[in-house]
Amino acid sequence: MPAGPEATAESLPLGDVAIDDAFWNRRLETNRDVTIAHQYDQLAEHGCLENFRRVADGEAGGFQGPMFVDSDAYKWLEAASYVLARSDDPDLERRVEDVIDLLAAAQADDGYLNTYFMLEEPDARWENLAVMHELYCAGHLIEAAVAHYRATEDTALLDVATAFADHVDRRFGPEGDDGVPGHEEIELALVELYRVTDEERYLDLAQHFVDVRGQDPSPLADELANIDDIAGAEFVHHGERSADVAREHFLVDGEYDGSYAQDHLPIRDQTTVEGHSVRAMYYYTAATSLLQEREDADLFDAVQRLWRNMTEKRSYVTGGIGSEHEHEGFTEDYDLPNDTAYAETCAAIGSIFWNRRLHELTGDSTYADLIERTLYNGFLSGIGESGDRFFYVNPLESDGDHHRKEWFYVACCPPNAARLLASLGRYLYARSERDRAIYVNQFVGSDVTTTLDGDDVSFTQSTDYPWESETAVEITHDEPVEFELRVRVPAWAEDVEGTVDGETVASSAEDGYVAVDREWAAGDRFELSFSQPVETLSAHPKVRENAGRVALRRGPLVYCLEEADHDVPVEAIALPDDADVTASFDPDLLGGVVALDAAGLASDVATWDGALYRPTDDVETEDVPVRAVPYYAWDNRDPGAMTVWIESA
Ligand code: FUB
Ligand code: ZN
Repeated sequence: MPAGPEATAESLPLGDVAIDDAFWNRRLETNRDVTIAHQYDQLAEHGCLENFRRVADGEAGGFQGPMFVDSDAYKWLEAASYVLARSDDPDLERRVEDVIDLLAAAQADDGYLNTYFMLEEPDARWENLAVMHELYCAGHLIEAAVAHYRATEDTALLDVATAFADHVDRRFGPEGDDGVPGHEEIELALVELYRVTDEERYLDLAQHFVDVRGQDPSPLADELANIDDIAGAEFVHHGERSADVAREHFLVDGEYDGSYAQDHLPIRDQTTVEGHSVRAMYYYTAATSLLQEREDADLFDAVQRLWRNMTEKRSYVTGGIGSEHEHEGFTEDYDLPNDTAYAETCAAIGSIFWNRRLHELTGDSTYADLIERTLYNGFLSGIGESGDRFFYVNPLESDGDHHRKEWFYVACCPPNAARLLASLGRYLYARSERDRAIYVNQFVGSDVTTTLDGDDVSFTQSTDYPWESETAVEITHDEPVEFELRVRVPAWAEDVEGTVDGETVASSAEDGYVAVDREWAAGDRFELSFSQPVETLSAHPKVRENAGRVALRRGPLVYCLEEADHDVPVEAIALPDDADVTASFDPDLLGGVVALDAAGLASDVATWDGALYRPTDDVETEDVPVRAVPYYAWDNRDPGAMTVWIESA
């Protein structure tokens, strides 16, 4: 079993990877120049920063936003820190430092920091872990601090975070109170904190929080039993008493049901992904991070079992997860409605977090495949082309009413998207000192300067992915170094060929990689090519909504039909089985995309003439041109209907 530190590959640090890529440059620049500035303005406008200022100035009351709004500032700090890790930006640096100073000034002497409680209920800390998100916010503070420390080596934010982590440890650690975070997040953050501080007790605390969930009786059940009388009960969240919101989420037929927060069973006994999907992803990310540090066969089996359930039965073709609005989460196997899909942007991000750890743990390309699918589809759809509009919910079908917004009352998704984009470099490569191997997991143009077991390794990856399906890795380090270069071949790729300096070295992938073990010297060039034909995909027959429908995919991209490209309603369009679908790059469309074109059929709506039902033989169709565009790019033109799954004729 590949668990434990010995077997772990590690993603290359952000500082080792300089992205320079035709597809991603514009997005990363927009994230840096527009999104991060826009989000700061939103934090200021919606009172998030004002909450910290009021606490720092010793004021009381006046808290603004949802109970976990502190986490928006922390995620923003994390995103900004990743930007600073890769570029000099004195203005951003100053702004980051000002926010850090504000947090430090707001922090209580005992390390506690949460603006809701400090302003509104100072004597009721830690009473309501189910709903009030104190540990969740602490986790985001810790993640931000780790990112800032790694980027700058400055300890100002890390000092705030460790003081809070120590406080949490005193309260909930081995000698402390029972307590289960209602929303996972602190677990994965504590593992990262352990990694930068080497303090084993942070890892122990992460382990504790992972293990304590799902016990019977659950401390969360106790809180729910007293939910009207404990902290936060009267707090109005989304226009409702938070105690009532809690009951809706955690109770089924009036009884506590832990599945909303993955508290229904100990993780090692869980077999299906349940409940709120962001919570689930952060939890499984933490469990997998723990496995990278400590061997645990039962936990390893559990995360693999849960991953299979998610990917084989509970995921959208876009990589999106969570099909239901009320609990923002998973429902049942094959329940994947398109128009009412939730597929929260944060859940896609959480899945990417989890899959990165799974890849690091196992070296298995399958996880990098899923990162790719989610990144280019269910995640990227969450951010508009302009960089200041965001989807929270990512449906696969819309009647034209679903649009990105500049901010949300619950604004978890925008800064989450910003931190993932700003740290994209972490998702491209990994190294395994045990195997003396470098993994190229994603095809993104970049200059890499790293080390492998003390040897300097550097190379440049060049590619026009996702539009073209070739990539080249050219070695640039001075001294020759022996290692195995493992370049991922996506599961859908055909006609694979790997060459070194023009000589074929592989014509298929083994275990998802073309691997070349040799001494690599400056100027050596590895090239990978494969074909990425347009494919029509069908869904499992149990996905009722997709019966008789197909989705179009080319390479990593899932496509959709948008009203903007059609004179007939997109839901009336059918694609013949033998349709000849052509792919061509259009530089003027949606910032430059490969569009798919085909001859299709459409039910002639005008001929229905007031009828609701008709004999099928009487239904008249017309020939129509069909154009599909990448799903990630939808809703960037005139508002209109959209569908991923197309009627098959
Ligand atoms: O509860 C904190 C965040 O708000 C969750 O992760 C999102 O799903 C949203 O509910
Ligand atoms: Zn979100």
